[in-house]
Amino acid sequence: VDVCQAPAVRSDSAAKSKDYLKSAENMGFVFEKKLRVWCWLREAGWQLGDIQSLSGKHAKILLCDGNVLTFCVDSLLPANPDILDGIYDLIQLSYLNEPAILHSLKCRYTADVIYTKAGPLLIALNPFKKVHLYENSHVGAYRHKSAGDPHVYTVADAAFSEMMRDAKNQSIIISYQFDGILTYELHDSGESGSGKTETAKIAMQYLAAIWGGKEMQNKINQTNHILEAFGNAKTLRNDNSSRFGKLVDIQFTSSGRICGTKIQTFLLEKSRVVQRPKGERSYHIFYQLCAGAPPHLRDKLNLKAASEYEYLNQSDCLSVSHVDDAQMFQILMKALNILQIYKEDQENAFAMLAVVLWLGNVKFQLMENENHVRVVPGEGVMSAAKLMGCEVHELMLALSTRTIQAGNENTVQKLTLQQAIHTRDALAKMIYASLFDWLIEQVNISFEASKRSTGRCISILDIYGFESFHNNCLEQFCINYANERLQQHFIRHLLKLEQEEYAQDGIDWSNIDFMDNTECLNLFEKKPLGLLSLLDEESNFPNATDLTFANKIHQHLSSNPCFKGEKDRAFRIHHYAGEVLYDTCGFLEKNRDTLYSDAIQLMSCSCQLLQSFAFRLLHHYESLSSAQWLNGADLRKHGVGTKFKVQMFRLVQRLENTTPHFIRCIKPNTKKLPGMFEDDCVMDQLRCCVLEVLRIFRYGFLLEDFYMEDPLSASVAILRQFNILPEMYQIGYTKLFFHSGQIAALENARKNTIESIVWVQKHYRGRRA
Ligand code: AOV
Ligand code: MG
Repeated sequence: VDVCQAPAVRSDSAAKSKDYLKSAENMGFVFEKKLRVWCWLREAGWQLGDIQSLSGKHAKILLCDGNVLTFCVDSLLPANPDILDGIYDLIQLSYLNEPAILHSLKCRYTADVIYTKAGPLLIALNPFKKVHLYENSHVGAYRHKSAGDPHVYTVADAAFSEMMRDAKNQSIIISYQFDGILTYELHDSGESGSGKTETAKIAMQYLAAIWGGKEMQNKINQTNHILEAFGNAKTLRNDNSSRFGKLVDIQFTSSGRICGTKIQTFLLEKSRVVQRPKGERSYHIFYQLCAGAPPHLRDKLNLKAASEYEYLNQSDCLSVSHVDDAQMFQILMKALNILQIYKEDQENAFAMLAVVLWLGNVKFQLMENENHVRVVPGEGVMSAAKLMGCEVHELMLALSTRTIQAGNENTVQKLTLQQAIHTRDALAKMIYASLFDWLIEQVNISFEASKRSTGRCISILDIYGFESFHNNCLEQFCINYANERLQQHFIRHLLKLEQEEYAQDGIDWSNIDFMDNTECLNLFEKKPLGLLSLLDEESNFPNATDLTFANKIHQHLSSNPCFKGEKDRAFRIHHYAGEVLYDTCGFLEKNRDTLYSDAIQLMSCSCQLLQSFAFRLLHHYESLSSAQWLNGADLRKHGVGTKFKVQMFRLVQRLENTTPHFIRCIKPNTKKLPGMFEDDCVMDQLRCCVLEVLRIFRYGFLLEDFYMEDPLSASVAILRQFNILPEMYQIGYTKLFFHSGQIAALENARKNTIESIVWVQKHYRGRRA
């Protein structure tokens, strides 16, 4: 016989997960004639078929395409009854094997149904096209609970109801499972455009539409235009990639009306302002301003086309297909007006953007026979100084020299070309990052919660996803650390606590293993021998270099299983989603985030907005360091990494005080195309937790719809009626727990019953007529 082979193994973790699912699913399963099964064909992947005949270990299968092939029964997986095709909650599947899960999601996706539940989790597949799921009629239907299919709206609605019912804050945590780089082809991929930001917007829009009132709704919807203009950029993977994390609190009154919102942001990628990979853009706002500023503003800022600015033209990418930057600028202006940001403030903010752009055009010239530079007097430095409100020579000085304090003496050191470029770029980044923070503050002021606020809120978290590029720097290091932290929160709530609940309910339950990432978090957070502590320590050594840092971590951390030292400056971290190779090049400098005293001094003698930025920066630094300000370049002990860790701790602490609702965004293909569902791509994203969540939650079958005296006894009576054997379920103190396959049996019974009822009704009506 020509027996078809079992699936080819793609990699360790894929195989592990497959085996795990398979053995669990096939355990005790008896293949019989006529059964629907999944068979693996090398060229076509998993195919549905019916068993025609069985002989020993072999089965003849009639495939959907009419072919009949022979398979070894060990390579077959049971398929679910067709009534479960495209079921809205994956835990209702009788068989939770990979092809079954993919089949269900695919059935839905091809019908433009992008949301599916996986127990307590909402899975959102990116449609990469406009889907008609967000019309007013949908909002109304979900509000009145007449629409039953899973949706972001259901999650938002549940969050609202639980907030009101339990008087407890809620959170909607939107995350993305990185395409497991261990198991999937290594492409320069990562955060990727899985749909987190869109999903966050949809949740906000729903809450605003129902509990916001016209004006509030309008304001909330407009904030996204502002956040995206200043915080998003075109990357190779997403034309509208968020380069910051955000937590948006929607605040409510006691009667459940929205009375304010508050936005908190995390770690803006400011290096993008001065540098980025080819084919990517800086922040949208720069291109929007260049394309859309009205004539009087162009004159005032001496604005040129984007192609004239070094900071913009360096990456060979000035436009985004299907996006009209000039039009986006009009949309942004409208948003700023609706949020009542003063015209004067708006123009000052635009001036700061022009300062950044003109700084990029500042040129340096090496002095003859010296290795230091002077600033070339030209349009760049003149325009920047004018817009900053300082003297040209002051700016030239600040960019080409550095004041060093030794004892009571100040000495002036002239800068080398590299130092000068570095200083210029640092100033540009500092101005942009300050502008971003200032803007968020203005938005928050415009929303300040009214006195009627109860302090109750729904927080929506949209944070950058995992990143792994060819070259991974401190930015990826921090972003991936943030994802580890949030993954721990996810694991705790969906895997650890639930299993504890089973134990409490007296269920005889053998724990399902899941990938715990505590070890990886320790690698980052442990004191004094963790990555972040060691990074700070090394950043504070005057003679340390990226190489000495790499040596130090190799020396101290090699015993952690999640860490692997590599050649020279490199090291590898085994993240929950896969391995990432980091290059420590630039780690120390970026971590120090040096605040050059000359630049701060200059800002504090410039225009009002820059003065306020300087004040804020100093205030912030002083609170971190008791050192005198203007005392040399580096003022603090804690670097960017540690500050980010503190932010993450606070974030998780806040989330811990809320009831969480999780949404997992999934990219159905890596090509950003509509209608394309790539099995491997999706499966890789379902690994690491979604599968474990399914396995843990499918057992818990909550009978909360029974409002009667003794719902458990009543339910057990129903099960007896339908001949469900006692060994196929367990009775907990408060819930019934089913073995796999039983829910499908009940589902079938229900279908048959309903069909009989429909038949009887039809028949009866016909007779009456
Ligand atoms: P992300 O937030 O997860 O990426 P986005 O929310 O920016 O991903 O989504 C990327 C793109 O996918 C969007 O610009 C849309 O074109 C499309 N998209 C996503 N969700 C939907 C939807 N529900 N309906 C229609 N189109 C959608 V990053 O910020 O780069 O990780 O960190
Ligand atoms: Mg995003």
